Amino acid sequence: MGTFRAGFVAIVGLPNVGKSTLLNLLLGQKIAITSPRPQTTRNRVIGVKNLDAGAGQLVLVDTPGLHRPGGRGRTELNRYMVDEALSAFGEVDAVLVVVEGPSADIAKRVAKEGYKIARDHGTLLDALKASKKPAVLALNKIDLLHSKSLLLPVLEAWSAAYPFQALVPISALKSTGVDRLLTELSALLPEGERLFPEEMITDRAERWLAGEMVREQVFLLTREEIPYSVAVTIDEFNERPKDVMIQATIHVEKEAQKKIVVGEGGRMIREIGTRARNEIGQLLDCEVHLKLFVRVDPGWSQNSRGIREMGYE
Ligand SMILES: Nc1nc2c(ncn2[C@@H]2O[C@H](COP(=O)(O)OP(=O)(O)OP(=O)(O)O)[C@@H](O)[C@H]2O)c(=O)[nH]1
Ligand SMILES: [Mg+2]
Repeated sequence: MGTFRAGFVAIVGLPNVGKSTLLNLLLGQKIAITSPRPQTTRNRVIGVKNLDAGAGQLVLVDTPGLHRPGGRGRTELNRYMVDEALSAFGEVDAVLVVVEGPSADIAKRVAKEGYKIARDHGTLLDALKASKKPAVLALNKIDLLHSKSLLLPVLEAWSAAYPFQALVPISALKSTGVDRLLTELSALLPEGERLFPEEMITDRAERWLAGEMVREQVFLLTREEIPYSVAVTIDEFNERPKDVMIQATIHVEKEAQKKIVVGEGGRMIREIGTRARNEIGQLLDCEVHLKLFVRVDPGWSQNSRGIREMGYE
């Protein structure tokens, strides 16, 4: 038998780079919600990955995307999210930094002038350097990369920025590069026993995951500021022998937002409910009854009492 390694790995990066998509892919099960909008993830979420052939256990910690919490229009919720991500650095054995390649519109310029790491990464790099943790870089979304010749300048820039143990091009969407990523990450973990039971997949209760599935549909189906003004609380989660009965409240900040979330003749809220019910059904593998309410809680995201009431503490 080889060495058994086990430890915590924080998945960090800017918003929308694909951290939660990658977590779900590595686990082979969806526990973290994802969307094309930045700032989808708000809390840390643990996913337990048991390696094949009993080689080890990776406890992956998904985190909110690192953004400047002090920017225009930023709220107490933004501060909470960034704190949640930054505090993960201190609590793990290794860090997985997820970044994206240059977008198509600047690819030509990069090919000519070389690649510079965007300034938005300042907070991330500062936290990483301060942590001194062993780290692996995943260059995600290579399926979108304009040209293979861009890989080298991007990887070179990142290896100059931090002594990464490995830099791995991946696609979390197309499932490329992930085996190597797991090998590189597990090499950074200490020898030791399993940290969580083998059958455990996440630290989050089904009740919480159900609320996230509702929030995900709001992120996917509504626009502009609405996703950022929404929180979901679970009022009732009743597991019965053959099904589960869930009652949830979607909190918004303004009357006008409530109108949109409910939709004409209740069309939007029904759509959110149908889709979320399917997702929760897959997760719990049973029949789900889901009842949704929409409530206005003016400015809940702006103050610490408001966010605490929505479960962000
Ligand atoms: N083309 C492509 N899209 C991807 C890939 N990985 C993730 N995405 C998409 O990128 C978007 C953001 O993905 P998320 O997993 O929610 O990103 P995140 O880093 O968790 O975002 P935050 O939680 O907001 O910090 C979604 O639309 C994903 O489908 C990839 O490898 N290729
Ligand atoms: Mg996420």
